[in-house]
Amino acid sequence: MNNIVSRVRAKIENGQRISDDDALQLFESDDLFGIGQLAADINRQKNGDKVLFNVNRHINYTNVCVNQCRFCAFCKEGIDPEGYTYNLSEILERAAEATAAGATELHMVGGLHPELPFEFYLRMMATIRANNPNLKIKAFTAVEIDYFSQISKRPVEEVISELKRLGLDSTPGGGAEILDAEVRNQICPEKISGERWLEVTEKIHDGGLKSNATMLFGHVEGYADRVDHMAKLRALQDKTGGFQSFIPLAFQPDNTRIPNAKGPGGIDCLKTLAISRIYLDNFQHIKAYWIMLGLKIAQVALAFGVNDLDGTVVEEKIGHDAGADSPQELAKDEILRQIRNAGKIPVERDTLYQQVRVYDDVEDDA
Ligand code: V47
Repeated sequence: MNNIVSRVRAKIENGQRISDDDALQLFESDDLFGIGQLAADINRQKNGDKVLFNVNRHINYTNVCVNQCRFCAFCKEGIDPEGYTYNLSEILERAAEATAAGATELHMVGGLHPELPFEFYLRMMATIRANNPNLKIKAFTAVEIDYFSQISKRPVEEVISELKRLGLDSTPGGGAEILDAEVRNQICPEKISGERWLEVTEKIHDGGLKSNATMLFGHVEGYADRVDHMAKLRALQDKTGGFQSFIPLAFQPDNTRIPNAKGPGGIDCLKTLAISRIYLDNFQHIKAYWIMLGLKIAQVALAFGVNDLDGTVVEEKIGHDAGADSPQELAKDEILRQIRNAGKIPVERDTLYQQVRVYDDVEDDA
């Protein structure tokens, strides 16, 4: 049994966890279909034929950021004329639109603004919650939570409990990038370390909130860095069980400051999604974020171990400022069509992965 896919399959069928070296060999293998089939089999055992999505709206409340990560085309310095910050009524207007459109989730992240006080975010949370009691709020990456702790001079635990008390339901998985220090030094030297990202995320989980985990891939990192990244996430998940989904983010190179990086090709995207399904045995959900992957690869990913297509999104700036050629918004009907055409059953979920509605019948779409 020389083929790495057969060896990994045998391990998994024997109830063994695959090693970092196994994962590295999968990355180095050209057997895309073998890897994809194994990932699809594992996913079918875990999640059947159901593919999840949600009706959500992104709000990127500011692009002004004290960190100037080199992979990021969204961030602007305070003096830049392209810098913007939504005021509270602009944020509430978007939240009201989301509620009116039947969204169940707001996804809110932004830059680390040099002047906004922590109280701004507390007020934002409280007023969104008061005006949209049925909307779940997924907001603030571990990087932002750490920053709020710095600017408020309050411990991270207190920042989390205050935000939670006022309405925060979960946190998104951004800011993880690649956790390795050398890679971080090249792509985001000002950002908190990978260790700190893991530490803050552990506190988020300990504080009673679920989060996601992302991995930005296809820039300067090697396969070993991706495996190391996933190994750290798998270890933390063993400890806390607080991650809901893993989201590999395909790097978009336009307007960034990573010389010669072109972003991953379609094969690399599919392989990475599939290997994450195989390696991350303690993650229930692997998400194909169609904004970064493009809709066609995201749909094909449903045959490569993925069980979550993210949401309707509506307004997206981080990927599109960096050249993403996906649409900004997908109507719910279009998401249903994509999932059905992949031979799967669409299931609308909420932020906490509670089932909202199963679309197991075409007649049922009204
Ligand atoms: O942390 C920034 C990434 C992330 C680029 O948790 C880029 O449900 C590609 O985390 N090319 C923010 N990616 C987005 C994010 C996210 C998205 C969807 C769902 C969830 C979730 C989380 O976007 C950043 C960074 O890793 N990013 N610049 C770029 N040029």
